[in-house]
Amino acid sequence: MAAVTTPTLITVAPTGAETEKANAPSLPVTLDELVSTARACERSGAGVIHIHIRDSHARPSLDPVALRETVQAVREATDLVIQLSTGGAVTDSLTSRISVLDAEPDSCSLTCGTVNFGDDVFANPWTFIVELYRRSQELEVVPEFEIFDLGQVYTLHRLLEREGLPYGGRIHCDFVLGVPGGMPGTITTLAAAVAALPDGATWSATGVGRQTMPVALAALAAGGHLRVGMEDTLTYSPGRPVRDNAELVERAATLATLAQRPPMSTEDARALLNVKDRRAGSRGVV
Ligand code: KMH
Ligand code: ZN
Repeated sequence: MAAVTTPTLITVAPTGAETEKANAPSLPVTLDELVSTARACERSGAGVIHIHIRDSHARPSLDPVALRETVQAVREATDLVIQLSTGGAVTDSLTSRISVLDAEPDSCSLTCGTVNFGDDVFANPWTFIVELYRRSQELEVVPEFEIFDLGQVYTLHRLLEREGLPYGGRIHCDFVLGVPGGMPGTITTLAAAVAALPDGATWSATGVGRQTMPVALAALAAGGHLRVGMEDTLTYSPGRPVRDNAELVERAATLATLAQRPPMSTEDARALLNVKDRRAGSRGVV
């Protein structure tokens, strides 16, 4: 377990694939909205941005050209670690989800198993996990292992045993708790998942909806990092919609500071995850 004095990595997941713009007007769905969100969240203490993009009708998209433009625009505007979602929407094909890596992000999400997702199924068969992982190694993209259920931690062990370490050599996981069909946002569940991690792994956690606060507080107490954002949370407090993503990052930064684990800088986030430096003028080495 990380020392409880470790600075906190804050990841913002600003958009997701599930919420409709009509139901959350501050959801960033255009490139301009995403870039200004990224800037505001960086100022508020975020170190990583987990990106899903939308098309011109605000529908979830994995369009390769738009993904590349998005990565370039956020990279020019901020120093955030750019993580593209390979989870996409439940309707996306496995092939299009692997092609996301061609947009040259710093990092990508990599979900370690299939999970019921509300009324849908979020499909992540073993052969897909392996193919995506090998492609991330080949393209020098650092995966963040998304864990929606306890068994997925054991799939991660199996993956590492068979395929070796990820690009960059660090094992970083994100626990997503509270998805209907996945593990619940309770302290006992989080503790069991953390206890099952591979040695030396770092982790963040996010609780969906009403599980946001208990999971954030538990993660800080246990030495974990935080993921926040409108992908996971649309209500700041009961009955009060979130103003925007920066408000959730500000709250996370406040909690982390109160816990005497203030937000990590973007440079420290880059070092923690050991991402390849793809910014203009960099030497491009890890
Ligand atoms: N939209 C969910 C089906 C990820 O980004 O990797 C999957 C998801 C996970 O959001
Ligand atoms: Zn996502």
